[in-house]
Amino acid sequence: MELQILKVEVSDQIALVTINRPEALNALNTRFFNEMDQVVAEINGRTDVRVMIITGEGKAFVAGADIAEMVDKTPEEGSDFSRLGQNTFRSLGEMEIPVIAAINGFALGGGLELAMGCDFRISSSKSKFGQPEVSLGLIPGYAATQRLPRLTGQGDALYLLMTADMIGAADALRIGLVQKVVEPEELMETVMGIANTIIAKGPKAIKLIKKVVRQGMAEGFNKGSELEADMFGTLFKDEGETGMKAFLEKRRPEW
Ligand code: CO8
Repeated sequence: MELQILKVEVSDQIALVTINRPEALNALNTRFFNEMDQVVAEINGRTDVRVMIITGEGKAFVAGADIAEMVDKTPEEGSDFSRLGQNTFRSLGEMEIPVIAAINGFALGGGLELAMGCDFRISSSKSKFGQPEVSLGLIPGYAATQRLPRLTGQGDALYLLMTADMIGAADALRIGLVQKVVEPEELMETVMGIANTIIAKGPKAIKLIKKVVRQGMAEGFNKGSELEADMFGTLFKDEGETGMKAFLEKRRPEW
């Protein structure tokens, strides 16, 4: 499929995916999900990409699911549209490489759900965050009811979900929704810097961090700890040996 909504630029092991539908504040429609599924599959098939970054063109990261596409849906079609988005966002967590949200503006409804589907979030100081679904007589459909309380704790999640309050970046940082806030003009440089920091680390270790943390959060502490021990072992006589020897020999590791 020819990409119309997503712009993908790959350089220096980083894939920058820009949602480019600023006239609708990058609202998420069926075409977006189909394109994102294709981009994820393509990047999964490449060995030269070590980090993926998702950002939005214009004044929004994403201002939600496309209300114009949703308005006439039947209950069955509504559930199908919910599952379509849930599957796409789940596939970001299932990618082996880190996925970073570079939040350049409004992250509302499905937009905040997309950001939460990424591994972590870096925000411009001008961004606004919220789950406004109840203002439309809806509940979230792309797993905000599950991801938000896991990220912020139940009280802040229920507050945001029940009030539809739009909060600024400082509050988003305070409740753990984003990990860093920078001035708008510094956003992409900061995110690229973080991506390069990650790229300098052990490539297998980075993938295993993602796998063990995500699987442990989904399946519970004991299973996660078991998996950690198993995966920890796989790095010996491998990348771990390279990294530890380099440390002892006071030089940079070559992975
Ligand atoms: N869907 C469709 N179009 C949108 C959306 C959206 N979510 N958000 C903005 N747009 C469009 C506007 O209609 C407008 O189009 P036009 O120029 O043709 O009139 C254009 O983008 C620019 O928007 P505004 O003029 O409204 O820009 P403002 O700067 O005045 O306001 C806001 C910015 C505050 C972000 C405002 O646009 C807004 O409130 N948008 C809607 C936010 C919202 O409610 N989002 C949640 C949507 S519901 C959702 O995400 C549920 C997810 C789960 C779905 C599960 C599937 C069933």
